[in-house]
Order: sequence, then C-alpha cells, then structure tokens
Amino acid sequence: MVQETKFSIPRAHPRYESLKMRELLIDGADQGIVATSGLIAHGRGEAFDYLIGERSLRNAIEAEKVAVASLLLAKLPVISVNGNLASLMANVTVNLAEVTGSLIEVNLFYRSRARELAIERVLKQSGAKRVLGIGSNASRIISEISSERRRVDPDGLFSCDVALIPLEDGDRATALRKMGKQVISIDLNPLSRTSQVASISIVDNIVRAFPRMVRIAKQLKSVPASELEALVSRFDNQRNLAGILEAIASRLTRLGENHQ
Ligand code: PTJ
Repeated sequence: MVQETKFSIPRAHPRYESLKMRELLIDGADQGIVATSGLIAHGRGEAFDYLIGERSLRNAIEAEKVAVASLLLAKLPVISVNGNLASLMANVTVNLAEVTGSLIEVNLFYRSRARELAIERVLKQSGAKRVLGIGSNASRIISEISSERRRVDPDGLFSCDVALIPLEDGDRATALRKMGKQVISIDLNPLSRTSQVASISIVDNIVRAFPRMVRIAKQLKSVPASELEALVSRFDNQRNLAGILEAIASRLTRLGENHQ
C-alpha cells in the first residue's frame, strides 16, 4: 500500500495502486526528492512488473527472507536510500532499518546538496534518528565508480559488511562486491547489471518487498544465528535468478496459449 498524494485518483480505477505510485513519484520530483530520471527508471520497473504479474514471485520472497537473515547477521548493515525509495517508502525504510539494526545512508546518482537535504528531511520526518551520507559526511570516495555514487560515508557504506541497495546502478553494485561486501539488490529487472552482480538479488517491487521484509525481520529476530547462517549459506543466487526468468517465461507462454 503506497502513501497519500496531492492529486486524487479515483479508488475505483482499475490501475489505482499503480497510478498512486506514479503520483507519489511526481510529487517527489516536484519537491526535489526524485531525480527526473527516477521517473524514467520507474517506468522501466513498471514494464518488468507487468511481465512478472505485479505480484511477488516465490523466488523473490525466498531472496527477501535470505536478505533479512543476512541483515540481521551483519556487523554493520546499511540501507542505501535514493530519491525513488525516499518518495515511495520512507516510513517503511525507517521501520526496516530499526527492526534489522541497519544504518540509513543517502546515496545518489544525481547528487546535489538540495536533494540530499530533501531526502534527509523526509527520512527524519518518518522517524529516522540518524541519516548518513549528507554533505561533508560523504567524505570517502570509491575510486572505481565514476558517478556521484562514489561518495560514501566512512561510518556507513564505506565500512559496512552488508549493503542493501534498492534501485541501484550496476557500477556501484560491482564496486561494493569488489570491496568484499555482501550486496543485496532490489530491482524488478532480473537482467540488470545490478541483479546480475549482487550477492542476493531481489526481483520484486520495493513497495511489495520492503513491507514484507519488515514482517520477515520481526519473525526472524528471535531465530538463533546458526539457523540464519544456514539459511544464507544454502541460498544460491544464480539459481534463484534463473528461477525468476523461468517463472516469467512460463507465465508469458501460458498467456500466449490462452490467446490462441
Ligand atoms: O535518486 P538517484 O539520483 O540516486 O537516481 C535514482 C535512479 C533510479 C534514477 C538511478 O539509480 C538510475 O538511473 O537507476 P537505473 O539504472 O535506471 O536502475 C533503476 C532500476 O530500478 C531499473 O532496473 C528498474 O527496473 C528498477 N526499478 C524501478 N522502479 C522499481 C524498480 N525496482 C524495484 N521496485 C521499483 N519500484
């Protein structure tokens, strides 16, 4: 369920949830939270979500469970926040950080002082006590990355052992892996470089994945570390991704047969 927007969309509209999400991102762009290109990125996500069937696939739910286990086991887990995530899921991001003991860091492809501050504000209004990666705090540089995403906080993404990076670009995912970090991606495109290089690739919409991950975290919090470790070590990301592609392909085949 997405948050409220300025523009009122008729509840009876068959694409109500989808249109609300668009409005939320447009509001976010008006407030300087979402990059213009974030609107394009959302459209790409929507297209993949249609192919997936706009529901969470079994393999995605499995990856979400393993991702939560990995955040709970981490010494220094960090959730990276960009404009789209802040606009769609600021409250849930703060909840997920709280329940998994993760830090929150703003990391932007299109970084500007105004956007940093706008995103920090929305996170703090949602209850975040500490937001990393703002201004001169993003003082460490990951030299392999050419974009503004290279600026990271020494107390956060630079030092973390597990990084959750929703709606990311492939460069930073690759660089973080090379730095020895466990990288959890959330990206509706199973073929994106990010999904392909992450340690745990969640192919799901963040608006479905994040609330479920909060619920899973509440359940797994009381599970012994040895069981969580077993869950993580049993997980085969490449096999999981292959299962996602198979699920999409067989869904399309089934739909094609129904149209004959
Ligand atoms: O806020 P900034 O400056 O950091 O910029 C953020 C964007 C998203 C513009 C930037 O990271 C970017 O250009 O990303 P890409 O390379 O377009 O990748 C975004 C990926 O997110 C695409 O593969 C989309 O399919 C996917 N995506 C879009 N919306 C969602 C999504 N995945 C999950 N849930 C979504 N709601």
